[in-house]
Amino acid sequence: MGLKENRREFIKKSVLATLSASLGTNIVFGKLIPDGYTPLFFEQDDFYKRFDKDKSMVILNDRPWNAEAQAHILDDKVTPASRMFVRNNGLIPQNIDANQWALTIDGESVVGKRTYTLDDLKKFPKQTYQLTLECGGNGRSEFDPPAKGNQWTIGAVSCAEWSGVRLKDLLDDVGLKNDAVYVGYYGKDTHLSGDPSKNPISRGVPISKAIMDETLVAYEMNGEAIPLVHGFPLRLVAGGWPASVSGKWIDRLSVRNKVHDGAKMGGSSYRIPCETVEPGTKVLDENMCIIESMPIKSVITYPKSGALLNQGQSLRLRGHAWAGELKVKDVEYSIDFGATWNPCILQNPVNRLAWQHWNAKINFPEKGYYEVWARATDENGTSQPMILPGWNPKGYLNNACHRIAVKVT
Ligand SMILES: Nc1nc2c(c(=O)[nH]1)N[C@H]1C(S)=C(S)[C@@H](COP(=O)(O)O)O[C@H]1N2
Ligand SMILES: [Mo]
Repeated sequence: MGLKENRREFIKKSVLATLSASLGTNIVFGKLIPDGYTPLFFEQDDFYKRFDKDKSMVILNDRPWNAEAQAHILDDKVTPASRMFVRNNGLIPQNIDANQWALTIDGESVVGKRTYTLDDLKKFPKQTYQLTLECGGNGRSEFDPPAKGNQWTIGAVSCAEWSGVRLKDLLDDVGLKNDAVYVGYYGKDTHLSGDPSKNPISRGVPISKAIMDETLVAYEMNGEAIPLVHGFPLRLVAGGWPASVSGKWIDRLSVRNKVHDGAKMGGSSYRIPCETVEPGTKVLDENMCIIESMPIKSVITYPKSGALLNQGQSLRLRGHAWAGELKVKDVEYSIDFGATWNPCILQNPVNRLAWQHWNAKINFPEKGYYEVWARATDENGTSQPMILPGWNPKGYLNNACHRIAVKVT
């Protein structure tokens, strides 16, 4: 055996030992596992067990972890952690000690920088809001020509209940100069390259959004400490905007005297052409604009697509609708591919920036295959497009009508 083979054997043995240790048992025939093959146990169970996720979550990427919900598992009014999509740009921070965690607020536009421990933050009034977080790239998979990036379908959206301190209260405590324009976040996740001087992502919001009542520096989600994968122990939460502005694992907020220039603020990241373009167009950076409030959208969460009904049986359709900073005014459904629309019953949001629940009772005229489409309209009268909205290079903001298949027999 040559030196190279020897070394490979050695590596394989130590990998096997590690695998067996985390399995808690010996891998019989482990020596025979082909090079580069991952035993099923690790492939299937790692994500779900490690992050306590529902088995119906769909993994899009494992380095970094990215996974989305399916429409029918978003049926809860408040999204449980197990059904919340995961969007990571880098690697999750390891060995977090919440007792040692500190948040520093600095930047050109603070009167003086200050650092807060979690206990310090918990002394400020505690606020709780349900906040809709949708990835800017949700729905990307439908664009043509296709856009690079995670091929999200409809499940990169959540509405959990977040608690923490108002960012505004912290900014008041720190004291801002008159030239403050933007608040940028820095998180403790690491860049995929491993380079500690690089941030995987460092975005933020303009001051006007930062000082809204609902913009939180959150330490709880659904009444518990924030799950690791969603930003433990501290997260910026700015509902209604692309979720990329809601920084996870934050240890620093920088109050800037210009638009924040952190990672993924420039180029085509979370930006769309300022004017609509033909599909496939190359757009210059200077003609790209930062995405702010997310567009009107809805999802059908019951029934699951493919539902079977008996003739004469009515269907109680339901779901959620949201419109970024705006309120949803109407939701309608169609069973004839959008030729005619009927109203749904729509509830008011629990608070601003929370998604709204809707339902409708549907009767089908005869046996056969149907599609049920839902379409929401915001308070300004803008409705979801039936098929696809305007193309953009990175495939953001697909707010097309969601639809499900129903068969009546
Ligand atoms: N530190 C940090 N914050 C982050 C990200 C990240 O990779 N690192 N991803 C952003 C993006 S693009 C989205 S869509 C949301 C996803 O939040 P979730 O994983 O809790 O659903 O977190 C945002 N905040
Ligand atoms: Mo995102």
